[in-house]
Amino acid sequence: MAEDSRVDEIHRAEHYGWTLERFLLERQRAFPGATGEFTQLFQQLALAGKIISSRVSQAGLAGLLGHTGKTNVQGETVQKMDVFANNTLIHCLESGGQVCLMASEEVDDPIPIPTRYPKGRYVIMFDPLDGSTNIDVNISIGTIFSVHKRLSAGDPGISDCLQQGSKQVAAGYIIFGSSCMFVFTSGDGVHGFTLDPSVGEFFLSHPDIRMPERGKLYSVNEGNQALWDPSVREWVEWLRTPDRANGKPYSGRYIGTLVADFHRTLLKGGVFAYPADVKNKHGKLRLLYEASPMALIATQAGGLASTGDEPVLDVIPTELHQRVPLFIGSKLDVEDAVARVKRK
Ligand code: AFP
Repeated sequence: MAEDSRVDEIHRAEHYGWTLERFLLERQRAFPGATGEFTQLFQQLALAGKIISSRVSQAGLAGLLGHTGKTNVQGETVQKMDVFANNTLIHCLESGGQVCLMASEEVDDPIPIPTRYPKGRYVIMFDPLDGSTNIDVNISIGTIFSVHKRLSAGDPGISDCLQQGSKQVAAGYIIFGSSCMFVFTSGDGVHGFTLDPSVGEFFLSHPDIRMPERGKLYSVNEGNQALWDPSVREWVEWLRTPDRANGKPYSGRYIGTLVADFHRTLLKGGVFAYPADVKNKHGKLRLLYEASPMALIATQAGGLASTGDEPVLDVIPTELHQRVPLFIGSKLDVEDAVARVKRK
């Protein structure tokens, strides 16, 4: 047996039957002072993920395809599934007592915890259903979340949300793809759990994910080419130009759901980019609940995430729904991008 597959097998056997809950409880035991609040928060997130997954898989039958006729704070069309996912997350998280404030892509202002529930020490921000435009065509979509510790001693407010990505205590996503996976980091590596729908549990399937140092894939919306800075065009052209020494040309892959494009990049390596352009002067992706959580996951897996000017995790947020340009993926591929794309 090849050494690699033997190691894989040992890994699998060692973690056989590890549910997300067991994994979190084992970690909790390693911190004698832990209150269990963090574990409970994740249990609520996992519950929301299972509910959304079940609805996503039946969306066409449950009358949940299509849009609501409304637009959100970003000026984007709100799909029925966006609303369902947003409400599910809010209902699962608001009553648990672990969270003091929430923020969502779908809601203009921070979402307070109703006074009838206790407030906890965490702030959570999420994109309830990333990739809305792919919902109706049965392409992978996902939920992204970012967790910070509460800063304020009194009533929590916007300043609790506007924290640098490097201060996140956890980040993750739930991808609703050919299988449903819960992928997260709490600062100790990146771990992936696959939902077994017949049991209703997430089982550890991808312990300690490492991103290849260099990949062979690039992922960018080339429809925006005419709007890019010439340095971005030249970088993409460079990726496409054959050069054996650099493993080029790279192959193109673009789904249009950040969760799905990032998940592939995490497992296979390469680079995903949503650069700034003439139309989207600050990029398109949202810092607090898209770029930052993915940046924490990427760096924990050995990759990198940059705005082109600075590490995403260093950006000091000024607005809840702030956008940033994003170059994320394998370390060497992101370094190439940053070296080639013109700084502001
Ligand atoms: P929605 O969640 O509003 O569909 O946005 C998806 C997204 O923010 C992100 O998931 C994609 O990477 C990106 O937009 C795709 O944008 P383009 O359609 O402009 O390529």
